[in-house]
Amino acid sequence: MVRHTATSVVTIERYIIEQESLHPAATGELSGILYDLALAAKMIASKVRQAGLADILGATHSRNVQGEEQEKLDVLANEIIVKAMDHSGRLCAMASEEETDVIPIPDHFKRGAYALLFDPLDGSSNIDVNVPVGTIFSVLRKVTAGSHGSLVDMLQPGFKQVAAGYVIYGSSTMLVYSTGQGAHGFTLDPLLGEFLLSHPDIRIPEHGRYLSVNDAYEQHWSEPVRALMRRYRGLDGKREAMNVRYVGSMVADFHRNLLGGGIFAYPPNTKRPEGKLRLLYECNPLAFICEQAGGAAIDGQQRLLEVEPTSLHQRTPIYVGSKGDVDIAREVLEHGR
Ligand code: AFP
Repeated sequence: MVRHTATSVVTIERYIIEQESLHPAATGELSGILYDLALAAKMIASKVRQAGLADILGATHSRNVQGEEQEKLDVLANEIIVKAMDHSGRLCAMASEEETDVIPIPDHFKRGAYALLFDPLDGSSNIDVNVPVGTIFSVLRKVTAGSHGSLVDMLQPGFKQVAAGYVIYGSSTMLVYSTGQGAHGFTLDPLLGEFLLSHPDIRIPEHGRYLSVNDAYEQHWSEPVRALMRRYRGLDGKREAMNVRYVGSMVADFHRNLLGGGIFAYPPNTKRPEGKLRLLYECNPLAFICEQAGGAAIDGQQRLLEVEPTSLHQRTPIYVGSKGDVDIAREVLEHGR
């Protein structure tokens, strides 16, 4: 925890500048992307906070009192991010959970050296019941020639991410990001309207207390996955039982485990052989943050950040969290015990 005094605080802007100054060759472009994302996060946070008040819930095609079409919050969050990022001259293209294809940067804006992938509002089915939701993002360096980005720029393995992060809209709004030098957390001060450094250099405990998995799928899991979950629950007598916590918002489950230790798992099941969660803009960013905090992430067979992506909205199984607990997953899934 960082203690701020009444006259001295560390804003996210100051922190990003300080981190950038550690790299003499840095152009400031990546820092600019992170500021713009922090602004988009504040705009989304304000909409999420009003969700119970404003009439913006429900179907995408519902109408407000002026008879104008209203948007669902995840569609709105998508638009907020696109519009906060498209004109900055720092991106070559974007991709979003909400959009089928790569989102080009309009011709009348300058283009830059990075590609941005994001899930604007993960866990959005939880909004109606006031459960935390999140935004997840991943930044990659452009690898193709020419100024316009393409699918090829998006289809890079997770270890190539130059920055990744998430925002959790919970009891407070927090932004956690990494540029490859540790994972750092900032809490939004609603009075100042600024993200303040609250969790520098987050370290996830080696073994955790919490198991986050939807065990309603147990009947559809393979035998090794069932054996793994029995291990985590202490049912095979080989370890102490973990506590189960499953919110159904990946960011919220991940965030709790990052701070308190534990593992989030979305294994494959017979109904979803590839799992449910998306590799490029959900799993890779969280895996990157987790590794930066001393944790680990696998897809069941290999390090998640080394999976070679083949399509934009590809799904993957995931086991992410405390290193010791992910090691158990690796072992039990490989040997079935
Ligand atoms: P929604 O965005 O449809 O609410 O899905 C949330 C999510 O992508 C992720 O945040 C959860 O961890 C996971 O799906 C929950 O899925 P199950 O309901 O299948 O457990």
